[in-house]
Amino acid sequence: MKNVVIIGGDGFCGWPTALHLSAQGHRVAIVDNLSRRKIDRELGASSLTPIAHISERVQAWKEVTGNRIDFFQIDVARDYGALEDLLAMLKPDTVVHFGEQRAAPYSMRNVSAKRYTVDNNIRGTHNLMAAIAGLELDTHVVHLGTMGVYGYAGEGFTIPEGYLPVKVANDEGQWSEREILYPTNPGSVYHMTKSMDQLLFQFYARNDEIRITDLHQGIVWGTQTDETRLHPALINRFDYDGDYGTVLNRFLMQAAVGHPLTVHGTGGQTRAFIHIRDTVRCVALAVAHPPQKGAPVKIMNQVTEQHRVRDLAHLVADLTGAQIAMVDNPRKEAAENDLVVCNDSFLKLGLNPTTLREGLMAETVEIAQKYLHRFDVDAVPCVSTWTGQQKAGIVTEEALH
Ligand code: NAD
Ligand code: USQ
Repeated sequence: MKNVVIIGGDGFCGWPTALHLSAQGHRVAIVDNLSRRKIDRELGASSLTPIAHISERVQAWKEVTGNRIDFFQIDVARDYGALEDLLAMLKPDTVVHFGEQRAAPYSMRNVSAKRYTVDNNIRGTHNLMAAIAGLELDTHVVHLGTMGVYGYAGEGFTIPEGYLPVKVANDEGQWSEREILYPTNPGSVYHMTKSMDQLLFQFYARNDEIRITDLHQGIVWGTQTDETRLHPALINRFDYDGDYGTVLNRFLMQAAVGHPLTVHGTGGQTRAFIHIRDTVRCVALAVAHPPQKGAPVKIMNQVTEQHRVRDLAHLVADLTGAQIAMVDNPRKEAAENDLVVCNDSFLKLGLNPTTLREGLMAETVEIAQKYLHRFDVDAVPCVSTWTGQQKAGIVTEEALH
């Protein structure tokens, strides 16, 4: 049993992970500033599923399982003192760090959103590193990174797990081998912050011997896990709006309401995917297998399969009879790319991947249908663009605090 702090534990990935780790017998505390709920209000777009207040969520978990989850409302980017005090008090074995602004379109929305994303994500990660180092804690940090740090240039080879072996010649022409961080090629301000996080981790792992695992996760789909199903107040988020909705969940939602599936451009973008059930299992495996003290950052690719966007649209259309609409791509990204990703580390740790199955897609469509009355068609269009005229003044850092 470990003492685990989950930063961002009120979010889409963090909440089901908190429940899963608690169900496994770990002592879990959630730290969250509830900014994601505030962004919902700013955007006028909310989760399709009704999300209970965080105090109702933890109360329901106590009622159903008898397990206690503590909640601390702390902004890890802006309230360093509260973060440091909490870590000093709890001395956690593990901190799982989900607490960042995670939508690429939102991060490209306007200047204010770009600045907020960088300030929030980089400060938060660095505050966590500095606090653990300053308090001299032997805490293992498990961070949720992203496949997007590698970029999607379609190199035609398997993307390794974080590091690239290179040969370098010295001035005398003698060659030696070393491993470098895979050169990053982020496609949005959000993805750029994840690339910058990697350098913070590399430094603190070497300088302060902090044990760090960085999980380069693919696009998460689905909504429910074994634990979130146990009580209506435990239900997980389901984002379908143009900023926060991820592509497969958007397609499944669109199919449920009879909206055409919005394929960007040719739909030739190939991406890595993982079901939310496997997200929680992977994080549990990472928590159970910390790297040695003094070891380099352990980087694992948290993905189970790769798909091309238009193939996903056809799969969903075949399953549901939905129409497909090819729309102008609001993003600046390669129109077509190939992607093959190594995920050996999790397979070796015993992950049995949940792959895209009709049953699981149908389950997500069913949930979408159940909450149809909460659907807002105005939330569907992707209005955040990578270049050109940007959405004015919706988001300000001040508005979020
Ligand atoms: P989310 O927005 O639903 O959850 C993030 C949570 O962190 C929210 O509850 C938010 O309130 C909190 N938070 C943000 N900034 C904070 C701060 N400064 N202090 C305290 N709490 C803060 O996002 P998610 O989908 O659960 O993603 C979690 C993590 O996983 C992110 O770091 C994201 O980059 C990564 N990830 C997500 C996906 C995906 O498809 N959802 C894929 C790959 C990686
Ligand atoms: N897309 C469509 N139609 C849509 C929405 C998206 O064709 O209606 C396309 C996008 O143009 C893009 C692809 O689908 O090519 C994926 O978009 P997405 O919104 O599902 O995923 P992305 O923006 O990359 O971000 C999500 C999460 C982010 C995480 C990332 C993992 O929001 O937190 O880091 O997935 S990864 O993509 O592997 O980097």
